[in-house]
Amino acid sequence: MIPKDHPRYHSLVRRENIANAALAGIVAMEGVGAHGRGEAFDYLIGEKTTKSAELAEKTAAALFLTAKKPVLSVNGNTAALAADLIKDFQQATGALVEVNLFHRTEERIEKITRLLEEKGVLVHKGEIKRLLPLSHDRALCSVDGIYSSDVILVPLEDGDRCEALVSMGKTVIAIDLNPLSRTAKTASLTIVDELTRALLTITNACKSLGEDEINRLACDFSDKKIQNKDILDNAVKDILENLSDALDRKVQA
Ligand code: PTJ
Repeated sequence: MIPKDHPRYHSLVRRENIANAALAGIVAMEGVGAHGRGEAFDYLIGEKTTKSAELAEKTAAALFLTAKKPVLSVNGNTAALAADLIKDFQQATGALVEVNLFHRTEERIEKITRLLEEKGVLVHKGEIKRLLPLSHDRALCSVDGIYSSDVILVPLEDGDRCEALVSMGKTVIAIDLNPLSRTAKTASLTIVDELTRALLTITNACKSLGEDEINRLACDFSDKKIQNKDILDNAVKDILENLSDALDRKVQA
């Protein structure tokens, strides 16, 4: 039991959710390692939503609201950490939610689907075929879901599928705390923020942004006034600033 007054309460709860979901067969064992890497990058970024991440999140909201077929792709870690938030996200964006796994087994697909449905999420279950240009099982997706999406949100993604989706002409929005990852560099837009903070901010932006701002953000993205490279550069600058502040504090002590 994690005491509520523990200074690292939220981080410890997320870690406990991942551990429990791994034991329940929802999170892949590899997902436990991936979570640890995310925690380390969250420390470096300051465990907060930075200004450039917020801009990326608002842009993601605008792209989802102006998309023809927006899709959220859910893996084990995403379900374990954010099942509660996905229902609101789906309502605010109108996105289709499809389960797509790197370490794919039918048993995990069923468990993750059940967990999401228990939280009130409408899970898309179209006909599954090997449709993406990939040699692993992430190639499997539904014809009228991920395959026909125009805008797709891929939290905690592997670089290969991100690249494949971009090569198919889709706008691929990644959530990845590591601004140096292949996914972060390959995506059309990367949100360098912790998954639960990012989903909540996108959902809130969908509810609060006016039509003018939605159109402006979507235009700025298509006109390349908002660019993935700048967002990643800003995330690296934020990390460098945090490290430099930590050094200054040490020198003063
Ligand atoms: O459930 P499956 O079978 O689809 O497998 C999912 C994992 C996560 C195991 C798979 O996609 C994988 O191996 O991912 P990677 O290549 O380790 O990439 C995950 C990325 O997400 C890393 O760059 C982490 O830093 C980042 N990350 C981890 N936890 C979080 C995160 N980013 C945002 N929020 C987090 N909570």
